[in-house]
Amino acid sequence: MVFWRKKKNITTQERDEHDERILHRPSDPALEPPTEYDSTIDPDFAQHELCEDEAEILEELDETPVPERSASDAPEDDGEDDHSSEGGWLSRLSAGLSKSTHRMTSGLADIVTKKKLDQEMLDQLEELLIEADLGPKTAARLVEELSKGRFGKDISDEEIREALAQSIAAILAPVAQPLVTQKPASGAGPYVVLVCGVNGVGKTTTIGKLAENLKKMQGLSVMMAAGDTFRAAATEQLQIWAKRTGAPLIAKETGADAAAVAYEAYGQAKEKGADVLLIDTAGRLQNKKNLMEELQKIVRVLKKQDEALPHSVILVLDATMGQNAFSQLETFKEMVDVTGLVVTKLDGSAKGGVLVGLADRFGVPVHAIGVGEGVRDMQPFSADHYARSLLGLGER
Ligand SMILES: Nc1nc2c(ncn2[C@@H]2O[C@H](COP(=O)(O)OP(=O)(O)O)[C@@H](O)[C@H]2O)c(=O)[nH]1
Ligand SMILES: [Mg+2]
Repeated sequence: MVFWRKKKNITTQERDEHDERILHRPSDPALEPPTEYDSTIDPDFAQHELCEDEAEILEELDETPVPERSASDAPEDDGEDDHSSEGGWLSRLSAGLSKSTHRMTSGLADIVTKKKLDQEMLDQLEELLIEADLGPKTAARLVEELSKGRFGKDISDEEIREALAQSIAAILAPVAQPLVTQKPASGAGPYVVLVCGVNGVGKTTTIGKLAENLKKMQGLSVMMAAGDTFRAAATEQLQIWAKRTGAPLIAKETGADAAAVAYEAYGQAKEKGADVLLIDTAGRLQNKKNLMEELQKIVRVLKKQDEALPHSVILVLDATMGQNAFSQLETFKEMVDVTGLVVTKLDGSAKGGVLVGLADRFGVPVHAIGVGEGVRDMQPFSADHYARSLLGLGER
């Protein structure tokens, strides 16, 4: 087994390079030259005390307001990627997790070739759990729990799966917390959710799915803010989701100040009495510093209107990234106060175990999981269902 030791005396340059690796995936195309977009904060803005008056904030943002785009401007939705009507809730979870489940159950079947639970079997089991992306600490903990009272005794593949599912469900239970968008007192403005994460993890898609869920399932009125002003395509993509879900979108031109978009969107959502405002953000800026400044500026400008804003900061993590999700959570926690996670792409991934490791190590609430690209391919995160699906077990 390999143990990773944290390197001491790491230089600033090494640290920056490490951060860049986390934030920019190798598959990302090279960054477009930042010709029209300067995301660095105006030094005057950063140093000054924020002013009291709302009009002054707008002035400081130095933005020329442009007309909001509405959902009706969005291009036609071909609905190509909507698998939402296929199967029920649980079968979609099991189908989504099938790659992870297969990895786990076939690995287990190979290990449990004899009857007795001995040290060799425990070691192999620990390795299997590490390979399934649960992380070394969590793997060791699960194996230790399994061996308790069972070591040296006869055990079957089925019993191991049941025991592991139970231990895993116990790790997941405290973090399985749905997003509760409690609208503040009447007239106080919408519940604000800031959605952040690395480029391509599924932020925009998650906003679309969340809007659908909040509107259709909970009957709430939802508005969206196109805070990823880095690329024109980002706003266009959100427009498609706005049209699909019927949630009005507040957007500005490419290169606009994301904090100004958030500010204006909040004002409009408040004026229109919306229940929830979902704010999209850019995941790829020139470097970590720019990304941090942009996110922090959005938060600062929102707080200026109400100290409680944003009510939720959701970090979207892509399950296919495996262990890199751990580093992304650590990095984003340094930038903003992450209040919850949505883990996406569990359908395309054999790395469903990463959620168990994340829960065990960070204890950050997991609001929902993404199991496809369709509007209804997001599910509340249920500890027991997830644990049992992962181990290929049916409902109890
Ligand atoms: N298979 C699958 N694909 C997803 C899921 N969530 C998002 N995607 C896809 O991942 C890609 C990037 O998503 P996007 O929302 O644009 O990511 P963003 O850059 O973080 O906003 C798109 O092609 C999405 O359709 C999911 O849960 N499962
Ligand atoms: Mg996006």
